[in-house]
Amino acid sequence: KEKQDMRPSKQRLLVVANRLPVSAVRQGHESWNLEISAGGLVSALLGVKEFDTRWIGWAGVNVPDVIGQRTLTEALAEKRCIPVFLDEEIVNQYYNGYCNNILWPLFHYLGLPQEDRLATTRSFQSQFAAYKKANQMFADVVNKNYEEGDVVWCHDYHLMFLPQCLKEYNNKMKVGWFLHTPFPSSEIHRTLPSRSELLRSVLAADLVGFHTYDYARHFVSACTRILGLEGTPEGVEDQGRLTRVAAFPIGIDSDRFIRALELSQVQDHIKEFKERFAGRKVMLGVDRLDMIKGIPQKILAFEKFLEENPTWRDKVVLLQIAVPTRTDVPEYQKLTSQVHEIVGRINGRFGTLTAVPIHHLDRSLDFHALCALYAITDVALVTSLRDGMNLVSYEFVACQASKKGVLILSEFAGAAQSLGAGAILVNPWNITEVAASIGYALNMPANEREKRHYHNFMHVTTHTSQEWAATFVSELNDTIVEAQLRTRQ
Ligand code: ADQ
Repeated sequence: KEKQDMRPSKQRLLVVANRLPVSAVRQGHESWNLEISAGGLVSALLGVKEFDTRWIGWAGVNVPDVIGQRTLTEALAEKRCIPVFLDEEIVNQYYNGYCNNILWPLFHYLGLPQEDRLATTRSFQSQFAAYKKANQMFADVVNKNYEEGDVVWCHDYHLMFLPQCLKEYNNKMKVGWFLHTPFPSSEIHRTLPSRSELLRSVLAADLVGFHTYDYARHFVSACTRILGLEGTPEGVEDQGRLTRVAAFPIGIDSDRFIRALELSQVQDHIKEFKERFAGRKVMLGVDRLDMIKGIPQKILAFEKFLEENPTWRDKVVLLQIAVPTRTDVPEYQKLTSQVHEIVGRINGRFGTLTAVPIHHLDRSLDFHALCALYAITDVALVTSLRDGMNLVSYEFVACQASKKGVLILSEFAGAAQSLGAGAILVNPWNITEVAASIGYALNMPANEREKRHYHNFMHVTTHTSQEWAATFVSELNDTIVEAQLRTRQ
């Protein structure tokens, strides 16, 4: 018994991400309810039981600091969340500006903004200054809450400057950084005016992780070509200090989806959707309405398929569920109108008085309806032009145990490297190829569908989000032990 009492308590894990995993939902005039929003990162880390996890991030909501009788900070503390408060100007320059207008498109091979080069350069400088300032504000909060022995895990392109700020505070802090987007070819990264500063800061981390081996390789080449450092099989070396760089492909909490299919609410939706689309094969797209998701390309490929296969016109329907994001950005508004225009044209061209070939929804679906849609789908279409991983493809596979539908997957999504043997891989820019793949998928014999599904299902149910998080954190602990051994030698 004595021995048990002396066991060390769980190691603390500080997860730092731009947004906290809770949203404030208004209740009445004065009170707010904080709800955990179940994104990929949240469910990944909820499953990691061996750590005492706390979240640090921007509260992201325009609420007064008082929620009923309590302050927002107190209310968040109950959810193990610690807020970083950013003012409107910083959010505008750091988040809307540098993160979403510069890094996001660049990392997805869409280049830097070019409308007016001089204006871009001027605003670029102020946005980068705000980015550094915001990262420093995150670092201040981490530093204030840090206790010796904690592991600090920084997430995504919003916080590339954070590892350096943290190490400047305390060189002994265990710091990991993980990128959820692709890391582009070094030739693309080279165009970024702040290319070296960002690389150097990320290198201050002890472990740097990416979804795929290719992204890790691109990062190492950027460090060797731009900074002149040495790349090794373990990572990047700078004056005897090694930053470990490796691939940690994310997964989903597959059990959550599999279990959901048994729920009566999901079964009711399944029944309703089956009746609604009886006699037609269902094709499905679920994306945030973002340029990287290749939604216009997907719809144009579907149009080409209908054009070339008149007998399918009243036998197939495409359901495209697109959650609007970044709706105040002009490019995203343009994308929305473009998609609406294409859908309208195709429905006008191939629709009848009683049915249309495309149902396009500009909204998010609740979890139960989403699972039911995944379950009744015959062919899922993921046509991202670039995508770090793409969890929708994993979620679809997890819900297909009985139907064994086909996944058409862009070769430019990280998921192509894990689900490639089971999916039909396509180049989304090649509309003719995608249209042909739609025909192939719709006509695929049952035994081939089963074989392909089995491969993907095994992958999705074994490489889960929990495994991803646990592997990253344990590797981070090991990396530090190895570094200590090296310095002692
Ligand atoms: P995202 O670009 O958001 O994530 P993705 O990985 O597909 O892309 O995750 C989207 C999540 O939102 C999924 O869980 C999905 O169910 C949900 N979702 C999307 N559209 C929805 C809709 N209309 N209704 C309801 N839910 C919807 C970023 C990177 C990805 C990387 C993840 C995780 O861009 O490449 O896979 O982070 O690292």
